[in-house]
Amino acid sequence: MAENNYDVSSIQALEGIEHVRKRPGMYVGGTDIKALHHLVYEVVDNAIDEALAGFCNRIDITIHKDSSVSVKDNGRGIPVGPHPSKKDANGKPMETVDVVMTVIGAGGKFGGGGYKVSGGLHGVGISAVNALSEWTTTEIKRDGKVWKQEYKRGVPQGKIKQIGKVEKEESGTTQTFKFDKQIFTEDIDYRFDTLVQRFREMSFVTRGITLKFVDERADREMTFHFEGGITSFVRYLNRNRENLHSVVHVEKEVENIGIEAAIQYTDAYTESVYSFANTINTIDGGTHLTGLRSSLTRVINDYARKSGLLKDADPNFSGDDTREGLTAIVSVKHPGPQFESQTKVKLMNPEVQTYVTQVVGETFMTFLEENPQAAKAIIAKCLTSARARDAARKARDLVIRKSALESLTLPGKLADCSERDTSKTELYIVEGDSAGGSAKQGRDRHFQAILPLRGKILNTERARLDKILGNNEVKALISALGTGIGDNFSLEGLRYGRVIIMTDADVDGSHIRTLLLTFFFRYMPQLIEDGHLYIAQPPLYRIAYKNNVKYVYSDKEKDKAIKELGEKANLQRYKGLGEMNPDQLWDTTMNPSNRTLLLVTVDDAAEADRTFDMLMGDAVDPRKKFIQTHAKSVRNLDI
Ligand code: 0RA
Repeated sequence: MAENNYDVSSIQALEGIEHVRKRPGMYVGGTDIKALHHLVYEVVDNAIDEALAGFCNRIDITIHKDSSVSVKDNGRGIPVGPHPSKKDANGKPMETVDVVMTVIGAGGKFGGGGYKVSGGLHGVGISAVNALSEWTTTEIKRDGKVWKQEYKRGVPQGKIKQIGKVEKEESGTTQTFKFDKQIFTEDIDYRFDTLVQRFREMSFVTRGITLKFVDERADREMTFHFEGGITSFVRYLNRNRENLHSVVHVEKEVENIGIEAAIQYTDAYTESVYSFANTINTIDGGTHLTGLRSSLTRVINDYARKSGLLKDADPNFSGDDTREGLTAIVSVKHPGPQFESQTKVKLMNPEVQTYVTQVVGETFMTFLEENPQAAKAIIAKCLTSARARDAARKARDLVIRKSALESLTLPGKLADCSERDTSKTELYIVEGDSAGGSAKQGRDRHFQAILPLRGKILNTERARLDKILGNNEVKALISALGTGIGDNFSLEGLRYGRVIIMTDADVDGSHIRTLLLTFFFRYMPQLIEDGHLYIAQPPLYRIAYKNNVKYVYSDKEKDKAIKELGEKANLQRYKGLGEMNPDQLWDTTMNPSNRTLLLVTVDDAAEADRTFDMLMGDAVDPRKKFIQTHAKSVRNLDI
């Protein structure tokens, strides 16, 4: 039978749509807020593809009042007319727009050409978004005509129609979709800040693009356009730092892979390096990042030797030495990117490392040779870092030896408990004297000890960990624990079975928590491995109505509790631990029968360690981002 020879794409499309709706997790990672944002990224990625191919320089993204989203681009417009290969149930060619919008995996373009933001994390195609939307409309301007097609839950509503005319030169595509509440059943909606962050990054790494984002729900809008691309990105990151030279920029295509990097050294102690693959921020780095870092270290060493700035007797600079004060972006555009996994955003293509090393190495060597003043400044900076690292190592060893001795006496500010059996004892490390006071009064002194730490250790902006080690507060902590540190560490001396970090739920609290986690990770990793380290979770709100009092730990819980207790309920927001009286602190955060403690894993601590330098630096954005991301990764553990 003749029909059997046809590629009956429209039937496949229907089956595909059904599959997406049955298993959204396979296409957009679930049905939570992250998946919801994924829908927007997917549609914007299609427009970015047009920009990367050189046909589009403007994208307008609008969240409407009903939470439908429009993404308008001035690209070529999806072609109108019969598709060259896909056929419908009667063997007639399918309409191209219907192929793009309904055939799962059909993607935007036929044939190669341009970069696709596909593979790994994204690239499930706009058809998946269409399938997960209550309705979608696609409007196309092309060849002087305006066309419109509509879909309901992924299914085309009739045939594409011409609805008007435009100037011949004007072209583009506007996608509008409303996410389907039958699929996204949780009470969720788009978050402006999350989307803004993503759009800002996309505009930095897509040079020439103007990206306007309007949120009609709240009457907010932002427009991004960075003439200098990632060079602007580097300038933006270094806006409050003293730079040692102008931004070094390179852009090159090798074997169909676009490679772009921007590099600038400053007088800072921290490193701010970000990597992107097909405009996606690869927060876990990967081969592009490794390539960038290793080539800089190699080139700096080579140049320093050649120019005699590094003498024969001097050792090579280490990677750490060449990273201090480095701000850089590496962005690759790859036709077939491989990511480590769906969630871990790390680029794995091995060839990328080779190409990035080559391209960056060449450019940076030329820059050093042509700018001896800049080269001198960079190498002087590396020398300082190397010397500081060496001195710090010696100082640290000394502190470690000294604190082993000092740990024989308990610190004065420790309010110890009476119990000696470590399977029962707990040490609360509390931020600030006033919270420490409440904790001391509220605790069960039989098994709970309190050590208040003054927030001051934080204020040493850009403090190095070795300095922190010499700090009196930290010395008190080491003594109280009784384990010694570094090579002298022994769990046998541990005086408390549970060590609990209790900090405010604000930026400073998060800061001090990271600092403590980093400290434990580097100097007492066994304490974490053996499961002794915890984070306390104070409530965010107290909600009271008549005799009924509730403490809640998130905004969502708060809304629920208000519904239960009635709108007249009295709402108190706790900005810090100090606002709670001793009884409240005991009830909500310290009483083992009510409280929630989070067990710290080595992964958490390693993450904090990586974040440490960033938090101690002065770039506000990554810091903010850290706080948001970290808050999500917290797992609950009831004790
Ligand atoms: C198929 C083919 C071509 C462009 C597109 C699709 C296209 C898709 C989307 C989705 C959002 N915006 C878009 N812009 C274009 C190539 C058309 C040609 O060769 O003229």
